[in-house]
Amino acid sequence: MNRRSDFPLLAMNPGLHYLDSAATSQKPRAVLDAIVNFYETSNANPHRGAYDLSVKATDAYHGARDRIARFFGVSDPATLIFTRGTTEAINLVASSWGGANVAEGDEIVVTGMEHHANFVPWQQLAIAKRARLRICELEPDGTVKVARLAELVTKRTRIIAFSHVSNALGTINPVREIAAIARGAGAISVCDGAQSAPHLAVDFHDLGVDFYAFSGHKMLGPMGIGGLIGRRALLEGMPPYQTGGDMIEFVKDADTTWNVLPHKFEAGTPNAANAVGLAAAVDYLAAIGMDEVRRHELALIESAMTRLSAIDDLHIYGPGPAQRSGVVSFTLGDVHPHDLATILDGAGVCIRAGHHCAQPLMRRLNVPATARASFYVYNDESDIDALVAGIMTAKALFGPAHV
Ligand code: C6P
Repeated sequence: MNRRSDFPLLAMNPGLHYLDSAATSQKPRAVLDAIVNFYETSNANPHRGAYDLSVKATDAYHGARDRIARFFGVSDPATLIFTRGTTEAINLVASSWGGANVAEGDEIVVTGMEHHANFVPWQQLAIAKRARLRICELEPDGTVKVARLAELVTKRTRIIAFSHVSNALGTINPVREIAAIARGAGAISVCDGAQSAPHLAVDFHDLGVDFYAFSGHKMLGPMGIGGLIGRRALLEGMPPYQTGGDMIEFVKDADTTWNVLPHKFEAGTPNAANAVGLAAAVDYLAAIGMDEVRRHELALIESAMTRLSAIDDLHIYGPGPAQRSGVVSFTLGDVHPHDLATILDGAGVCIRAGHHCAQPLMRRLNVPATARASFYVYNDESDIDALVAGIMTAKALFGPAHV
């Protein structure tokens, strides 16, 4: 089914082949309308006013939380904390839980495929606490072998942090098995869901992780809103991440007590309009059905991988389609991915080139950068046609010395 017409930017640019949804997705009309409608009908500062309009804004904000919680199978919406996105959600856990619970000599386990947002906060926590960061090396096909990860876990392990889906390889990780290893070791599991929330059916409780972080802008929602879902007992035991308005109970001259969840972790005026926009995005995805989203992307990824691997000197990184979400990372001979992306841009094809905020992974792949095409609900075979045609143009331009 062609959904392009639901997306104003794509509908207005018929020659545009947007293959960079892993960076940020396009937004359907329903999301844009929901944001405008909030500002036109309900705009006031939530939680602050006794007047009707503020109550309306408060209801819109919490109604959005309820809908997004339902999308992730979360039965207790107060355990979904709104953040600016995945980066802030992971920093919240590293700073709050990590600050209170990680001590000298403790260990934190991550994998070699992590985005900087799920690597640097743990690395810095380890440095600050004189703890040890242990990195699970990847298999040659860009997957995590659970047994190899388990070997890194000791009685000093406090945290296992890992992505559900790699942004640079597309690899889908065995979340439940990794969460079980963490549980068995008495460690917490932190799952970076930035690239799974948009593409796979996610049920927080079924995954079995302690924390799950996601970004709204990658799942058809607006920029600047995302969330952290956590287990209530853990969230209640954690100190606040930021302090200020709304997150307090009583402020005395000498000390302060904290508000209940989710407010304890939502200091300041909330991003209500974008929460409403994100709720419209999850409604849009739920109407398609996440199984259908996955089926659609799997068909595209199978086709893209078949067609790209038929091109001489083109090397694809990562596993086969069954273990991969809608991302294909590749290099073409010794053509720099930035040059390739520039040539593709000339043909209206948007891909990302670079280290994809995953420098530890690039070192492991032994490349400075890759080209990355990523797919979503509005893409179809014509986008792959344009990608392949653009790569053939680049091949002709750079000539046999390079490809
Ligand atoms: N990846 C990409 O092009 P924020 O910026 O907070 O919304 O998301 C950070 C983030 C965390 N984890 C993973 C796996 C991600 O893919 C991202 C964002 C984009 O791959 C921008 S670098």
